[in-house]
Amino acid sequence: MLYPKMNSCRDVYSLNGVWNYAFVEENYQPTAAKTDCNPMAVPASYNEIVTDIKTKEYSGKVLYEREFAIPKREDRIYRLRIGSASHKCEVYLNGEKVGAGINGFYPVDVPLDNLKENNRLSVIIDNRLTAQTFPNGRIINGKQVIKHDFYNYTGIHRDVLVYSLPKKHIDDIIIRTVVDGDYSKVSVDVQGEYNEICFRVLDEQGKEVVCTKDSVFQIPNPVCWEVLNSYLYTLIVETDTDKYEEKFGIRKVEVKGNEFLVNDKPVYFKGFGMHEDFFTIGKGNHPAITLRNFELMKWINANSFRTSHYPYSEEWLDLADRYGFLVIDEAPAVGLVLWEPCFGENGANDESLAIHKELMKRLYERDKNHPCVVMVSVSNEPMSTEANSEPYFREVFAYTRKFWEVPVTMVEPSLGYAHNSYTSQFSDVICVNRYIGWYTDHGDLSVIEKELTKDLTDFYEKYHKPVILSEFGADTIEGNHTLPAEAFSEDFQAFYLAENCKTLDKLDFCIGEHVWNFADFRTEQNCGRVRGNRKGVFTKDRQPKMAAYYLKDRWKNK
Ligand code: BDP
Repeated sequence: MLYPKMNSCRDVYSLNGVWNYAFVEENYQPTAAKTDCNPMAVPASYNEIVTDIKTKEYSGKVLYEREFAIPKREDRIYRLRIGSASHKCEVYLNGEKVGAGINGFYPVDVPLDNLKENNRLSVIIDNRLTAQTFPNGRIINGKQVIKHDFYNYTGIHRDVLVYSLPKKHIDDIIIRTVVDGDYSKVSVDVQGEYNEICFRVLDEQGKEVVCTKDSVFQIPNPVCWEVLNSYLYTLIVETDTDKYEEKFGIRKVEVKGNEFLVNDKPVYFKGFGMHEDFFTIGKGNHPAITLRNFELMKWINANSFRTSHYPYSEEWLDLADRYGFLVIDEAPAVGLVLWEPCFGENGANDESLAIHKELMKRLYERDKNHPCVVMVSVSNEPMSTEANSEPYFREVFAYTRKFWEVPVTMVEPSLGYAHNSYTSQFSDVICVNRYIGWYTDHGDLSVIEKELTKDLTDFYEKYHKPVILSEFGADTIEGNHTLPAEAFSEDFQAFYLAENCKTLDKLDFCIGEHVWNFADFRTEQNCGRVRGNRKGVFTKDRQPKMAAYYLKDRWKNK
């Protein structure tokens, strides 16, 4: 799947802006334009824009609608791409169904065969989460119950683009690189229709280094894409009728013994679990916010992040490619609990498994050409202590490995241990979440070293795989200081992180630390949350808490 890009053979029109929206009944059909609508911004989450609490927390179906007209050419075909609409959606052009989206964190890309001079686009979103959606949820007595700790934002969250293609066009490009010393081989797999094809590669200075008709070629004196020192080539594929440009990096990723190697050099993951979340736009994508996140990660000397707990917009990966950040690309499989047969319709079942597999494939289709993606996570904190999680994840991992060539992991729940996890056996790197001294022994820093050492060592001794502490953190209300350090103060957060990091320094099988979380983020209203999850090292408006200076100093030389 290729991102819509404009060039001499392809047009792209943005449909972002102010749309109409309305809550609609279960069987609503957009046969005519809906008149009793309110305005709504796209991309954005409506929950952050409305002021009535019932409207904000509505669950059910919501219609987004707008009209548009574009200059239409007979020698082109037209498609629509919605970067994401949360969660499921149906798409209609002039009242006729043209496609559907199965998940709120993936693009919906559908044909627009019957474009007229003036058109009406209707997107019906369903934001309800069930045992078979990703993320997982339950509807109990008509009320949405969610199983994960972030807000169930609803809306069209990423760009809406109409794009044109030549009738005979390139459908997909898969770029594979092999690097070994001075030798580098690139193979390009082009899907689509063409009679003639040519591949050109430009280096970062724009100098042409390859021009060939052969889809397998070498790059002379290759410069590798390195951690925090990226180098991106541009591949230009031209056919007799079409053209597409894609950036790529040459890099090799491998787990060997206790090490994670990028271009044969061991790396230590320093960074965060994050969220797409900001004031007013909610989960709506905005390049300025994303860029600010990246500047802060650079400032704090991080080198990596996990797209906890769902795939982020493509702009994140484009920027990570450019900044040289390592990304653990995570599927939206969060809060997976209770496997069939014991839990009936409340459990993950064959339908969940089929969707989960489909989502792993679609993640590959979207993100495969990004050098920053060095590992894929199939799930965050599923109930891996249940026996039925074993056959389920055996299949998810095996299927994922059919596409992805990078290591595959699954993030262990904070109360899952080496002795009772049915699924750690499948991971190439064991990612473990731990909140010792926070959710257990709350406020006690003295227990961290002993317990963390034991938990992580147990995993290592059982599986002999490298370990990443993929979440650890403490809620912190900015401006609060206490002596001695007590929970929720900035002092406590800084000491809490330091105590965990100090422990990791003694464990040579540990290859990384991802603090939870990069910034404060919205959750459902909950008596355990003071206006959201406050474990951010940065506040929601991206200002540093005291712990940020500790991490900046630690990560400078780590
Ligand atoms: C972890 C979850 C994460 C939560 C975090 C927390 O993976 O999504 O936000 O706990 O409670 O277990 O802060």
